[in-house]
Amino acid sequence: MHGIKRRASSFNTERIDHIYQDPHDAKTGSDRGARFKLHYGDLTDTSNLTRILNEVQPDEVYNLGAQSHVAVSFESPEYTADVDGLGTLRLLEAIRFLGLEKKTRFYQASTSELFGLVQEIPQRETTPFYPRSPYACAKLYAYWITVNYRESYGMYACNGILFNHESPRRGETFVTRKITRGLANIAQGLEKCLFLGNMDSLRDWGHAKDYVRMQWMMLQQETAEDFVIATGQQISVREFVRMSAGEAGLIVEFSGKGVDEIAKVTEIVDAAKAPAVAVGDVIVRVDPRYFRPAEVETLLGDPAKAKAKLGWECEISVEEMCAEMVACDLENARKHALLKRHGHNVSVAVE
Ligand code: GDR
Repeated sequence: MHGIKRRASSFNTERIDHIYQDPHDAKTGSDRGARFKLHYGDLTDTSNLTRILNEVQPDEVYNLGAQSHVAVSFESPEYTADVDGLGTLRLLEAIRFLGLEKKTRFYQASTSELFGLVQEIPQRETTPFYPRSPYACAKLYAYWITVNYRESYGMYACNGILFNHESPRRGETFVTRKITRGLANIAQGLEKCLFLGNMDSLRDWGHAKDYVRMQWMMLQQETAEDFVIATGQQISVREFVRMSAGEAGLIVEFSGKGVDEIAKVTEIVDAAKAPAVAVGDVIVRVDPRYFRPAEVETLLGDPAKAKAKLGWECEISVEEMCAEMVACDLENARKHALLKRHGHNVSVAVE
């Protein structure tokens, strides 16, 4: 297995370190056939991608690389278009240029953000797209160029139109992780209040484990096709806050509207999980700086095609996923709180 990582002056492989094998390690290292290799690369660098693909001659390519934060895409639209849109073209073109189009199967990480201002509920493979951000516009190009290379050159290239998928490894600035981490930090006394944007937003949240299995399944078929991957259930950001607070031992009540909305603690169910919180504490507030210039208010996927054609079933519920995320973040918060109690300087990054 080969991966591509961007050069940064700090380590940036934390989320894959558990599968990385140190080539110096006598048991798993290169002499004993380490099976995972990382190459420096970048989706903006054509010659680099072409060289790596030529060296590796892959059977399968999963293009999961992107500037993937929707709100950030409004700040860096051109970079997002370059990486997410043209980056996909660069990979497809490198495969074709190297004459690998009959060997290398290509998976494109397409997204429910393509549906944007939804034209149909629930959204399926045939639902018209209506992107609502520079991110979604870039992904729209990537979707169609993948279809185009399939139709033009007979490549096995397909789009997984994935709805939001989460896990304890989710980046800290996406809303689910921001909530589970923020509430865990509050429970352990590392933060006082969590600031969020649009609490009414509805999403169809699934577990990344289920969705990654499906990505692999999509590349094992006779013919390449595009699939929607979703749970078929949606909840609001507010509901996810309530669920996460429950997992952190707290019952909260919401009041106020829009920018004045707050979540206040009305009961402590498990004081061991949340020793730093008192009844009456306001632990969530709205900060309009997290509102987006154009919002995707509601997303709900229909995974019927994936179920019928591939036998794919979503095995992990949003409740189970939330419980797992809060448990992990509580453990992290406990470690940080312990260090703090022993006089160490613990700073908790928030954005
Ligand atoms: P999304 O995920 O934009 O759906 O894209 P995100 O978690 O960022 O937002 C989900 C919804 O929550 C609302 N929201 C907030 N979002 C963030 N990030 N921070 C906040 O404080 C906040 N408050 C409310 C948002 O407005 C939005 O409606 C994710 C990304 O992983 C994409 O790359 C991927 O393509 C899609 O999921 C499927």
